[in-house]
Amino acid sequence: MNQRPSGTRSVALVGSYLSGKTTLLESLLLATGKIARRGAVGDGSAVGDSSAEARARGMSVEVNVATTEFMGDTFNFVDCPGSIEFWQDSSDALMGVDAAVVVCEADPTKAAALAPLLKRLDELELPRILFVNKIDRGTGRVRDLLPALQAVSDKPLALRHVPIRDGETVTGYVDLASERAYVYHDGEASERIDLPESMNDRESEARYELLEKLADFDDKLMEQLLEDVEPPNDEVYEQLAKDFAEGHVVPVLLGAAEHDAGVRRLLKELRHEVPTADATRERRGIDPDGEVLAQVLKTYHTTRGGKLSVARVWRGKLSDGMTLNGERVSGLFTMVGQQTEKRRDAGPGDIVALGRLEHINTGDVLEPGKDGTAKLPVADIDQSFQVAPVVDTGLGRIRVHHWWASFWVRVWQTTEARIMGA
Ligand SMILES: Nc1nc2c(ncn2[C@@H]2O[C@H](COP(=O)(O)OP(=O)(O)OP(=O)(O)O)[C@@H](O)[C@H]2O)c(=O)[nH]1
Ligand SMILES: [Mg+2]
Repeated sequence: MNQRPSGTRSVALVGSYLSGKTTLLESLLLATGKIARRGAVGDGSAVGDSSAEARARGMSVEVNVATTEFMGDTFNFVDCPGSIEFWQDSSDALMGVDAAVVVCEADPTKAAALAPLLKRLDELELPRILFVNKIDRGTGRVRDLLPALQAVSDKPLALRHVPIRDGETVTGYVDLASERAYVYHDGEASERIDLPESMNDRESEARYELLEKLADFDDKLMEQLLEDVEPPNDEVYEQLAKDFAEGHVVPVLLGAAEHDAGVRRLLKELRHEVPTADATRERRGIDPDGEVLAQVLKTYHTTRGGKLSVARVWRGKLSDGMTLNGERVSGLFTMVGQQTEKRRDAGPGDIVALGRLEHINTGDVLEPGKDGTAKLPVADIDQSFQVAPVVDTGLGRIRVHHWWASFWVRVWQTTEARIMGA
């Protein structure tokens, strides 16, 4: 059996507006012991939405990074805002992660809105998991959601869980790889139960569909299916991990971030399946040998700490006090939302904040003895999504943002009103 990937991994939380990404981050930090109590997005006490502007607007307004540990591995979670105005911020940050969790709701009518995001993940060749959140609401059926999501995903979706319902309430799930059933417990780990008899048919049907998807990428599994041989569970796990890491399939998991339901399962999945920092570096075509190399994913201007450049280290050891692109790093930090924890150095795969690099911008590649003009061999930000020059229409001054030519947002300069169209 292949060894599971290990070491520091970075995962973006992306998805539609208000689908629950920041709530999921909070739950991930609670489950990994980084925070002792859960904050709420509603009152601005969540790690991801603690800036004054996010509190005032009741939504995420920029990317936030939080680093935590889970079973010996470090995870950098990058919570991206869902609202279209902040797409550029999210798109910049996606350059520095190893995988993405796409958070959505069990509402087929909202699936189409994910199309541009999935396209961007394809461009960056980022493996992704779909996390169907708010399953506690019981509205919308996963069975109806999947075709709607598949219609906007070029990659096949592989349903990993089926919900267990009591009337309209989802009380737990069956994991189709292990064929184990679990019941959710609010704020705690799910408890394993016997597979309910009423679920037998649904489980067999959904498991077969999952195996069929995986068999498209594995001849041995295909033979087993054709000969009606039940593949051993560890082979199914191994194939799932391989297909995810290579970007062949998109696993679909269920949960309710607000109730910590399905969150530990998601963490385990990430620990076992997110490719290593070395694998991402190779995919980006970056030479593993050479001096330290980092890339700025996000820039903050803080009132207390001054300018902070959040960077992904691609190779080498980055230390506090080092000179990069002709500027001295004054302070090196791990981030937990707006909180910073001082550290001495950082290595490949780490996402850290660098203090007072006054002339460095988001996207810049950092190297010792360089002037900042180096470029990484990575996909460019889609140039069709940009802020166009301000246009005076005679009725007022407008800025036009294009979004893959299918959506636009106009921001009226005088009133800051926003209009969106397709
Ligand atoms: N019922 C239910 N509500 C949830 C769940 N997760 C999040 N919510 C609610 O959904 C709303 C949006 O949650 P956020 O975490 O701010 O969503 P978001 O995706 O970060 O939003 P943006 O970053 O602004 O796009 C809040 O009112 C949450 O309380 C869940 O599992 N169940
Ligand atoms: Mg958010």
